[in-house]
This record gives sequence, structure tokens and C-alpha cells, in this order.
Amino acid sequence: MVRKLETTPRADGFRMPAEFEPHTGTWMLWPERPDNWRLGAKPAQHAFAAVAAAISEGEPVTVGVSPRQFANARAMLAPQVRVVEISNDDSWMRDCGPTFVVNGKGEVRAVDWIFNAWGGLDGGLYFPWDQDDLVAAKVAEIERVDRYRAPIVLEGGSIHVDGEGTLMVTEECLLNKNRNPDLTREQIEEVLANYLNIEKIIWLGRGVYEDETNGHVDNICCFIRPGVVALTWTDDKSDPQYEISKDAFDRLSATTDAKGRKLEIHRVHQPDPILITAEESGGVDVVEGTLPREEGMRLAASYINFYIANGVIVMPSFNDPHDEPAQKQLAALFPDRKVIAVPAREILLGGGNIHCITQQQPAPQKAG
Ligand code: KQY
Repeated sequence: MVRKLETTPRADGFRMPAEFEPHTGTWMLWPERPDNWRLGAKPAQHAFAAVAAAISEGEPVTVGVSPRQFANARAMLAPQVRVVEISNDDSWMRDCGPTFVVNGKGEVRAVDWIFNAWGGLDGGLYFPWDQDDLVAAKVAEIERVDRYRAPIVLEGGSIHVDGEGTLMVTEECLLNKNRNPDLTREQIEEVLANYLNIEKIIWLGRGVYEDETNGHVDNICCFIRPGVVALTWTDDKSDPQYEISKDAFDRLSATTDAKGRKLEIHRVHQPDPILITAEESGGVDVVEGTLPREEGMRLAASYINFYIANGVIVMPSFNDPHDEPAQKQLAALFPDRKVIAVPAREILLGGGNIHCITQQQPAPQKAG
């Protein structure tokens, strides 16, 4: 039996492990909605399939697919990728999927946050989102893991943990009035402490410039290992991203993590500004209530939106001069993993990137 639990992970001795800890596998969803993905999502589907194939070099991958797209996804995805039917409103498993938690006794559970499509009726990205909000529960059922339904609106892309008690978030997202308008910062912190079992929260200010998620942390900064972070950066002081990244750098420099360590900060230079072309804009269906994709809009491109899997790092590339230096930098930061760059412009055009479309299922852990 899969239980819906009324306690909290902290009370039960569970914690969210870091992404760089061992995984059982990765979950993804399959893109199809034509008001977010151009040309009926076909170019995005090829990009998602390339991401799934790259991750599957290191661990099992499961892709949830609507009934309409099951046969097509099965045909397009590599044979080693498992395909299961999961209805959804769009394909952002990081955000609507479960946050898995583990204890030291070999048990894994799921945290199922309330999902409101990045802001509900106050700036959210589409309506309705009821199928997305069921995804975490469905994954928990498939995996036969017990589930906590957390009492706040939150997306997985808005949190990063180091696995040793530290959580990193942005004020722009977590304190946005379109997520939990009735809760104070302190009340949100208490829920996070109880559901992730963390001791210390590092609050950054804003996320990447023009990020439609209201500044998810996973696009601007992430943990490489405990005590070490990577931050998106630009040397161009006239770029609006400069001030945002500088503020994050200053906050990170001034703080310590849950274990009292000063952070080692690695700056990863962003790609040159990426704008939506007329052709790309013209390929997206116009639907009222969905964020428009207009020619000339700047996309929130960042190399930080990479995914850490067993043995591999899957990073976005943009056909940009900064691609190669970023790949070399990640290879140096993760000497024991193979860094695979996947062309990701088609994912970026949908509003996120590789980290946003993936969700790790950690391996069970036994202490001692
Ligand atoms: O970046 C993400 N985590 C999700 C972006 C959602 C975009 C919806 N159009």
C-alpha cells in the first residue's frame, strides 16, 4: 500500500539528499503542448530524447507521457528509456514532480508540493494545471513510495540542497505573492525545514534575468558538492544579469553553510544574450492565458541549468562561444563524471532547461 502521510519528513527522520548523491534513476515528462513548444513540439521532443539518452549513459530514465503521445514518445526515445503513461499539462518534471527524501534505513519517500503553474492566476504560465499537480502522486504510486503532501506552493526548481543541512533559494521566487501570499518568510522557512530536513537557508535575491519562473535558483546557482557552488556570471556590466549575479556573489561570499563552512564560488560565464527569432515565435500557437513567445524576447539562458546523474553531467549548449569554456569548467569541477553537452535551444524556448525537465530519484541509503 502507498500511504499519504500526515507527519513530516523531519519528524520521521527523512531528508532530501543532494543531487550529486547516488540515484536510482531520473524522471522526465514528454513535451507536446503547441502553445509552449514550436512546431507541435517536434524540435523539443528531439531535444528531450537527446537529454534522456545522455542521462541513460549513467542511470535508468523514465519518461511520463500523455496517452496521446505514448506511441510517438516510445518511437522517439531510446529503447533503454522506460516510457509510462502520466497525464500532464506540460513537461517540467523538476517542478511538478516529487522531491524524494531518504532516511538511513534504506527507505525512500516523496514530498508532493502544491503546484500552481508558477504563479496561478497571478502571473502563472498556463491554465489549468490540475494534471501537473497530480504528477508527484502518480510517480509515488508507480514507485510504491509513501508520500507527504506539503502545505505550500513550491516547485522543485526553486530549491537546491547540499545534503548536509543547507538549502539555497531565491527571495524573488519563494517570497513572491503569487506562491504563498499568506505566509511570512519565517513560516515558509519552517515548512522547508520540516519537509527537507535542513538547518540553514541561504537566501539569494533574484534569479536569472527574464526567467519566467520568477527566478528559480536552479538557473542561477547550484551546489557542486558540500561547500562548493557554481554561479551564472557575466563580465558585461551593462547586462542586467551583472547586477543580479554580483548580488548573489556578495551574499554567497558573506555567508556560511549549515556546517559553518565558507563557500567556494565558481563563476560560470553565461552565453551571449539569446533572443527568440521571428521563425521561432511564428511556430508557437497563440492561446490566451499562456505566456506569449514573441520575436526579440530574451531567454533566460544559463549553463547552471545542468543535471547531475550517476557518472554523468548533462549540460545545455547553445552554439555559443561560451559553450566550450563552460563544458571545460564543469569537467574540472566534476572530475569523476563525463560531461555531455546537449544542444538545448529548443528546451530554452519553452522557458527552462535541462535541470527543469529532470527529477532525480535518490538511491536508498543505509547508515553505517
Ligand atoms: O524552468 C522551469 N523550471 C520551468 C519553466 C516553465 C516554463 C513554462 N512555459
